[in-house]
Parts: sequence; structure tokens; C-alpha cells
Amino acid sequence: MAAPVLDLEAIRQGGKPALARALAAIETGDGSDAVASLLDAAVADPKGHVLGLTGPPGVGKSTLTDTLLKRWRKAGESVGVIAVDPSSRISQGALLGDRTRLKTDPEDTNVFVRSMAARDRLGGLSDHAVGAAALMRAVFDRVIVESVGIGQSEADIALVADTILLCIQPGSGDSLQFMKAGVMELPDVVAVTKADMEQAARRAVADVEGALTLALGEDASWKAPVVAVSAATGTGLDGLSDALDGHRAHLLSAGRLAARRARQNRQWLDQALKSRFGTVGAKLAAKVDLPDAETRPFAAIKTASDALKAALARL
Ligand SMILES: Nc1nc2c(ncn2[C@@H]2O[C@H](COP(=O)(O)OP(=O)(O)OP(=O)(O)O)[C@@H](O)[C@H]2O)c(=O)[nH]1
Ligand SMILES: [Mg+2]
Repeated sequence: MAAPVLDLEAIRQGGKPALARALAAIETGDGSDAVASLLDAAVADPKGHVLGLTGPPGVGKSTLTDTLLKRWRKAGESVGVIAVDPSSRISQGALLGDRTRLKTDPEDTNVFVRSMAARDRLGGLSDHAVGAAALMRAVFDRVIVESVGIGQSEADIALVADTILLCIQPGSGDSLQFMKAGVMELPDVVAVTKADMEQAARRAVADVEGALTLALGEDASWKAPVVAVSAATGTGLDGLSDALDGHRAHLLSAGRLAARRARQNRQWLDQALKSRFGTVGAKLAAKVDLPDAETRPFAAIKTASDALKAALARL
């Protein structure tokens, strides 16, 4: 039996303090069997839908997170937020609270916001953030992972998100940059933010639509909708909400969601091993007899890491 702090049902029943304790254990007790089995239990019993919200600095991600959070809470859904902070490695997390700019009602037990450090490379998701997303997905109806950056963070958000929402600011030329970086292949929905800047927003929507027709997403049966939104005036928020729900419905048909998550679980193993042991280590792990990475990714990561550490110790 797992210690109560690492028992999924106890976390579900225990409210925010229980979840906070479990997340702290994920961050500090990295690599323990108890953490791995908690996370695999969470993987086996997902409850919510994970929205990965990404885009360049200052584009309006947190404002949009706040808006979606309020909207979903009004509809009676519970919401967990993970804000991935690229600066916290330097600031030791001191700025985290300011950065998310989320003011949630402390009395509301159905909303939970957690800031987490990014890994070394700019904006990339840490293994902890991946574990936290898996756990929060088993606890809340909706999970939002907000991650800043251009390039790597967009690719990393695909590790955890069921739906990727890419935010682009009017007049920024971002869509051209994203095209070059291959990022336009990733989003399931694109939001052109700050649509109160009307003319520039219309032009940006056209630019993005053009860029998307040239990008080949991996799911040929889904065409990413582009929605102009203004958190300031409320314009386009219904359309954005419809687009997000539309993508969720799309995933829920034909087993796409389960297939996407199974693929992510395999990628977690690969990424976790690469970040700890490099590409050579990740290749060596193929020789180890591992738990099934699609259904028990965290046990697989733990077993492979232990085997590689033992092999290194023998050198
Ligand atoms: N005009 C206008 N300004 C907005 C809108 N949404 C956000 N902003 C402003 O844009 C700035 C950045 O917004 P944030 O939501 O903090 O952006 P972010 O992408 O989370 O920023 P980082 O986390 O620092 O990368 C703030 O000054 C917001 O007030 C909008 O719809 N219209
Ligand atoms: Mg932000």
C-alpha cells in the first residue's frame, strides 16, 4: 500500500492540501517506487482533458488561462493549472506567483494553480511537470498547462497536451517565425490574441491560416481552427471555447485520445532517459526488460533509470 500522501484516492478525496503534498513528493522524491506507482495509477485512470496553452512571451497566455478557468468553473468543472516558468531556475521560484498573474478564489476548492520550473533549455517541460500533469489529469475535469517560449516549449507541450492551443499576437510576425521552426505543425487550435487590435488581428488571422495550409499536422483528419480572441473585450471567447470542445470531441471519436496518450507515454520514457542519460542511454534502455511504457510509463522510466545507473556504477 502506498503511503497516504501518494495514494490516488486519498489525493482525490483530500482536496488541495493533499494534492500539494503529492506534488511536493513528485518534485523531491523523484525516482521512488511509490511516486512511480502513484503516477501510473493516475495514468490508468484519467479524468480530465489537458489543454496545453503555449506561445511567445507576453502574447496573453495567462490572461487567456484566467478567462478559460473562470468560464469552466462557472460551468461547474474543476480546473487545475500548471504554469511552467522558464525563469525560475535563476530566480529560485521567487517570481513564480507574480508570473502566473492568476488570482483565484482561495475558498474555491475546485481550482488549483501550481507553478513549476522549466528544465534547463528554454521553456522545456521538466520531468516533474510531466508527472504533475498526469496526476492533475486524474483529479480535475480540466487541466491547463501554460508554457512560454518559441520552439522547444511548443514541441514539449505536445508531450502532455490532449489539445494544443497556440497563441499568436497580431502584428508580431510570429507565424512566419513559427513556420520556420516547424511549430505550425503542432497546434490543434490557434488563437490570435488581443483581437481588440482589430486590423492587425484580421491580418494575423489571414497569415496564420496561410501558414497552417503549408504545415502538415500529424492528424490529417483535423484542420486547426484559427480564432481571434480578446480577453479584454470578450470577443471570440465563445468561438474559442467551441473550437476547443470541437477538438476534444474529435479526439474522443475513433479512439484518437487513447492513441495520443499512449504515444505520449512512450515519448515520456524516451525523453526522460535522454534528459538523464543522453541519446546513448536512451538507446541502451532498449536492451532492458521494461514495464509496458504505454500503460506504466513511470514504472518503465524508473526501471530503465535504475538499470542504467547500475550499469554506470559498474564502469
Ligand atoms: N489589448 C489587449 N491586451 C491584452 C489582452 N490579453 C492580454 N493583454 C495584455 O498583454 C500583456 C501580457 O499578458 P499575459 O497574459 O501576462 O501574457 P503571457 O503570454 O502570459 O506572458 P508571459 O507569461 O510573461 O509570457 C498584459 O499586459 C495583458 O494585460 C487582450 O485581449 N487585449
Ligand atoms: Mg504568463
